[in-house]
Amino acid sequence: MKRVVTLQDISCVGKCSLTAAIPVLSCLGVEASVIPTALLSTHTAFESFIAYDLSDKIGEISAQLIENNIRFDAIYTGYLGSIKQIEEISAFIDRFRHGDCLVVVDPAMADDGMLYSGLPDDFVDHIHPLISKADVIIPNLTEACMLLDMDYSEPSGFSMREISEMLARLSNMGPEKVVITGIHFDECSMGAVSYDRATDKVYTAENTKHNGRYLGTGDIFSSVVTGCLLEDQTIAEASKHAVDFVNRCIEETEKAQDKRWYGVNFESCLGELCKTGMAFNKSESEE
Ligand code: PXL
Repeated sequence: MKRVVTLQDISCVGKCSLTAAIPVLSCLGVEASVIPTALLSTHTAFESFIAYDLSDKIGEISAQLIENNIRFDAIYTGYLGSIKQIEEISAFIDRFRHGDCLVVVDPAMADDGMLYSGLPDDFVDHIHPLISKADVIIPNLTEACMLLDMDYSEPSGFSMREISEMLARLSNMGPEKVVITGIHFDECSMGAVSYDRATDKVYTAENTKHNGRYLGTGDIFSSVVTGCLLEDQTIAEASKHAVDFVNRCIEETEKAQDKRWYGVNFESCLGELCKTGMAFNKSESEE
């Protein structure tokens, strides 16, 4: 079984980052190890919250992991709450990366054209060195624009040609594979567009368009992509699984009587994800 270490925050209440990544990765048949980068009472979309930055613990924890000869098949980073955290995570990658280790960076810092609350305005400048270390990056459209220093208009404001150019430019920053999420294809369909430098091809993954903003879906998406890549899926296949799973989570959220504004009902869909994970393992054992 492959082992991934994911470096993200944990909220006591709030369905995002680690509380979403762990179940998703487990369902896909991947061992999920964690380095909690911050502890929050709730995620930052709640009216009030407290947050403890754990950046200064990452070095000490790493030393202990090395002492125990622990190796990872992948390092996957999510939402980052401070510039110090980016530096610590970069150092972690330098320490733990080896020939076969996949580095996945979700530069979770912004949405709807705006940086997440509490992040400094120059945050994007500091994230570039982390992007250049990644094999795979998974920005949403807002984050992709920020990384490329482009204006963000609206999700439907970009042609496929422009998106393809953006993917290639992001890949030129280092990552071999890039997925841009939150692309609106037409009135009824949305999803993600991915690029693989190895094939020099662009792939689209579409499903039903939902109106409204669903918190934590980016974290769920990146966790599905990471799990699928570790199960030897291509970036096109991984993105399609992620688009479909997020779509199912939103469908279940919309159906729910006790709809929770702060995250999607991914729990109702984990059974389906486990079936996807089991199918990967079945085809592996048949090989
Ligand atoms: O889903 C991204 C995310 C992760 N972690 C925390 C957040 C957010 C988005 O608001 O606040 C703490």
